[in-house]
Amino acid sequence: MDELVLLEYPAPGVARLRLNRPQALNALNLEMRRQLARHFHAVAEQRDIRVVVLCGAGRAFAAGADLAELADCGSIELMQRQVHKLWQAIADCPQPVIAAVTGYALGGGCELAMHADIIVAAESAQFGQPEVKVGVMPGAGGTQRLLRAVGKFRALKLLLTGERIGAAEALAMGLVSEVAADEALETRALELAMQIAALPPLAVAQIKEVVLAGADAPLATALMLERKAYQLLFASRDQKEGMRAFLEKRAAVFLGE
Ligand code: CO8
Repeated sequence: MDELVLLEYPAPGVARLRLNRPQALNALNLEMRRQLARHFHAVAEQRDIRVVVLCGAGRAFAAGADLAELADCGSIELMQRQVHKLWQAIADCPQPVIAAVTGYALGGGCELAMHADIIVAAESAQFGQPEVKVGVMPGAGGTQRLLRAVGKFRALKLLLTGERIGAAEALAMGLVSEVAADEALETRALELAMQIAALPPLAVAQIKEVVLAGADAPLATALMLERKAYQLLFASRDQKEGMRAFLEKRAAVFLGE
């Protein structure tokens, strides 16, 4: 079977998952999503992996769901595929996920990028939710994650027109974290990954979990989640090491314990 998702280890503590169907602009077919989910499940179990970078190959991050596979699909078949479980594997990844987006991130491709925690876009990247143009709507979180990222009026403009936007506009509206020159994209994403991979992983994981869970909870509940996680981290060796190293004016050595 073709490897539609390649697993690479570009630096200590960093796993890179590369969508590998460039001839179809990395259109996400079912097998590709199964492979993605398998990789994310595996990575979640690996304590030595601290950060995941998700990137494309060729001239796209991903141009959406595979339309050839969907064109004749019926509702019941779609329901029985339970594809949401495959996406959930990505959403549940405890380690930070950095999407490095080059070229097209459209439809399911944009939704995939929005599963990440940080999005670095190449100057040439283009984002959009063009599902409406083919008679459907986003089905992998596009209506909800986009709304939460950029607000109602910008989300609905993108969703209702299906129009594409460039990296600068995506940055201005808060859909991406930063923009890098095309040729520097992967290096920059890796730099960020290495920076985070060197930090205490328990603190990193708690920050991710609390931000994501808290974003959809009432403020008082979210603040309580934050307080509990903050207090919990004082049980870690890395907290003792981090604070002592600061006071002793030396570099901390974090063990993830
Ligand atoms: N599905 C299948 N094949 C695709 C897709 C796609 N989404 N996008 C591109 N391809 C294929 C083309 O068919 C073509 O194949 P071939 O060479 O065999 O003809 C090859 O990739 C190159 O594409 P183009 O020749 O079209 O390249 P262009 O540079 O002319 O155009 C575009 C690039 C603008 C990206 C154009 O390909 C395009 O508009 N693609 C479709 C974009 C789209 O509508 N995406 C949304 C799909 S719907 C969706 O994502 C629903 C999500 C719901 C849940 C999520 C599930 C994953």
